Amino acid sequence: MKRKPFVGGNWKCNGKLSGVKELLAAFKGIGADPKSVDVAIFAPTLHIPAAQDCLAGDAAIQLGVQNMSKTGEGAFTGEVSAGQVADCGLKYVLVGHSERRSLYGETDEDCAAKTKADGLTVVFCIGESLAERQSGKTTDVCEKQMKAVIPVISDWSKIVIAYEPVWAIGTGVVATPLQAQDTQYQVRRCIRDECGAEIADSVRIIYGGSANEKNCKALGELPDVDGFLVGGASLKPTFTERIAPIA
Ligand code: G2H
Repeated sequence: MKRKPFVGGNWKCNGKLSGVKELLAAFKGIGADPKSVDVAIFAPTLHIPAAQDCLAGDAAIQLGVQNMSKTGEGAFTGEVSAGQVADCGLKYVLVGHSERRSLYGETDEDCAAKTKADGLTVVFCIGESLAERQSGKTTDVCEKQMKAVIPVISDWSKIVIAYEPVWAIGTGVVATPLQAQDTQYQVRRCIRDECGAEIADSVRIIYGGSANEKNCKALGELPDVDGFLVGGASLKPTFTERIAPIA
């Protein structure tokens, strides 16, 4: 089944304001048709207003945040709620990225609370560590992470799953097409078992972890790879020149 591709650029905590403007000036006008591909940039939160200015009038690239609060509004110093993100005109949020899980202690329960995000599309990240892959636990780990959020998802059209093997993140070691396809097939099978064929066949499952302009073609052709979540390689003009058009 043909699903509309999704390509996200996760800028993480990189860059200064001047760099954001330069890069988005290069990205603007890529001419991607939002009817045939969704392209989103997850900029540092402080840079979002500048990014919105740069992209004004260009519907081809949407913006999202890399994290948000698991609570609503209130006395939560330093947090930003889903409602506030949506109110500022943003469409997307990343939830469950392995850097949030490993560096900031986010649990499956935290991820489930954030996945309830009203008014936003959640790009929900899962993936196994190297030790887990080497001991044959990849499918179990991904299933556990999926089953933690499945019960809170009420609108699957607002969910994108990003399979990001931890050992591939920022390492330059990309999953082989066989590893990506096998794992993403299993993730879709898990969704089919839990939620039925209609949801499983329509939800987008994208790949992340050292994806770049050189390896995205082979990965993008796989039946269960519906696009990419790109880190380092989204900080270069080749992101929109050679990665987004492939998906
Ligand atoms: C994985 C990915 C983007 P990179 O974190 O989410 O980063 O492409 O640099 O491995």
